[in-house]
Amino acid sequence: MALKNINPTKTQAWKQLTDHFEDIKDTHLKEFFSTHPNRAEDFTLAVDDLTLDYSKNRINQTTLDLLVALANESELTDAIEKYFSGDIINSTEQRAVLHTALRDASDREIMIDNANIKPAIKQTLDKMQVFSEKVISGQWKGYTGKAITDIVNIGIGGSDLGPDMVVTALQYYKNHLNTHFVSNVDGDHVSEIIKNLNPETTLFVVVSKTFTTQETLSNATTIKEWFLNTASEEDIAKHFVAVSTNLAAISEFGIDTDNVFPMWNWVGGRFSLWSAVGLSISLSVGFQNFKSLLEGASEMDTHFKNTPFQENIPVLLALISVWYNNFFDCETEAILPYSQYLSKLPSYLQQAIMESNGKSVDRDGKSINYQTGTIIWGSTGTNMQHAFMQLVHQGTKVIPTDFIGFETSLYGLEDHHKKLLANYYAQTEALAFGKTKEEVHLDLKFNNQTSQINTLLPFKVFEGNKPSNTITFQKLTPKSLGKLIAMYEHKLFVQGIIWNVFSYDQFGVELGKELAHKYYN
Ligand code: G6Q
Repeated sequence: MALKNINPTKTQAWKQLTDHFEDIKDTHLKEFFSTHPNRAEDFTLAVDDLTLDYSKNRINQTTLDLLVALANESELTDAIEKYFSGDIINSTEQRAVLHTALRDASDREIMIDNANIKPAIKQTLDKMQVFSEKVISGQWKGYTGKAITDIVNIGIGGSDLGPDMVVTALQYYKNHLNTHFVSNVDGDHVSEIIKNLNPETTLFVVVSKTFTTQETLSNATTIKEWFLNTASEEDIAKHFVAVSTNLAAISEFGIDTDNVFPMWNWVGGRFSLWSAVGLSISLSVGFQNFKSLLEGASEMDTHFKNTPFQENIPVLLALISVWYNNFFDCETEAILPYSQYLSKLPSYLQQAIMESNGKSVDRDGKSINYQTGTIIWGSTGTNMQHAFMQLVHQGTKVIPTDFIGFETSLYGLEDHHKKLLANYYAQTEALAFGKTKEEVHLDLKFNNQTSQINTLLPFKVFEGNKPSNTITFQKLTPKSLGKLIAMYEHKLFVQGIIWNVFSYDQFGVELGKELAHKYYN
């Protein structure tokens, strides 16, 4: 069954939120805290190794109640049910959206076209395991009998960003294989990658759901030609594998059909890292770590499916984001991980969120007259504190932020980690509470700058009242990473439901492609 068509602005809750916004739009976070003594505790959720502190948001209990009412009027429960059970919720492409099935290790059957899809998922995972273990152990040999040393993932968009982000994030868990990613049709990208590679010891993973993508096919063809400078056609089977739904095109390209890992139409590209698209992850960190990644995501799925909205982490994050987007008119959100390992998370989430909810037509095909998808950007702390955070602290815009951190470091450099976390918490406090004129005055006086008080004071004041979520995991592991990614997948799902858009198509990327073909020919 398709998703319902409910205009959020016509709901009772939306009208109440509009009135409520007028009541609290100028309330400072300081006041929210002073009038609600247990606020930090009341507005913190802990689920296993994950804690979400959402107390530094410009909301009170009434806001939350009304936002939950909005979710109810948008029939979110019904939508979640349809999402997990394989209903055709990607209506414009007539597809189910079942990336959650890829990490569901239970015996629950999930039916597509009257067939249970779980056995095919299991079979593919088994194939990934066997293959990864052969390559990692050196049992899989290249055409001159040498073990593989380098993996090159050739793909773009959803067939690149997820694996690249995860391999970077899990670098600590990485084995001896060097992993590279080629995506851009810019020939300098592929040239830079191949210049240091040895064809005898390199394995190429061509990832393309459709196997028609210009960038991927161009890069794969260039690489194949480079490979054939030293090797012969029959050696391709030892060095090229593919992840795709398009068997015919793979054969035509010359890849052995035994070397094909299947994908399915019910997995969207930007949600596909859990499928065989994650093969480079499994090769880089081993299949057991890949499995832990899936387990983490599955735990988040269970939490999301079964938890009342008031205590449901992805639901709360989505609702708070709707509050800023549609009532405060905030246009952007910053993702700020305090872990260098997560340096690629902001660009990964840019695709997931902006490609999904950057829509201006509702589920009835009508133009929308309210704001939808948020603009996502960000970078890692503490680096960004020395860069763009000036604007977030003292600029004219309100930019909701997600701070993501880990209680423990991986290598155990205690002092570094203490400093990292000190900065992590300090930023959220500075954003929320700022620094008053009186405080600046005192500061300048203590620092013997009394003569400069009049000239410097206004520039040193921080108004505060800048919202943030603090999302803290115990440790960066494959499992916690899986949870984190799934948390954002569900957040964007909830937002799509509320905004009444179809989150799982991406027609907006087509026109540019068509015109590029015209220019190329
Ligand atoms: C993601 C998009 C898009 C897609 C790429 C690559 O949701 O659909 O980013 O992943 O265009 O497509 P192929 O995997 O088909 O090459």
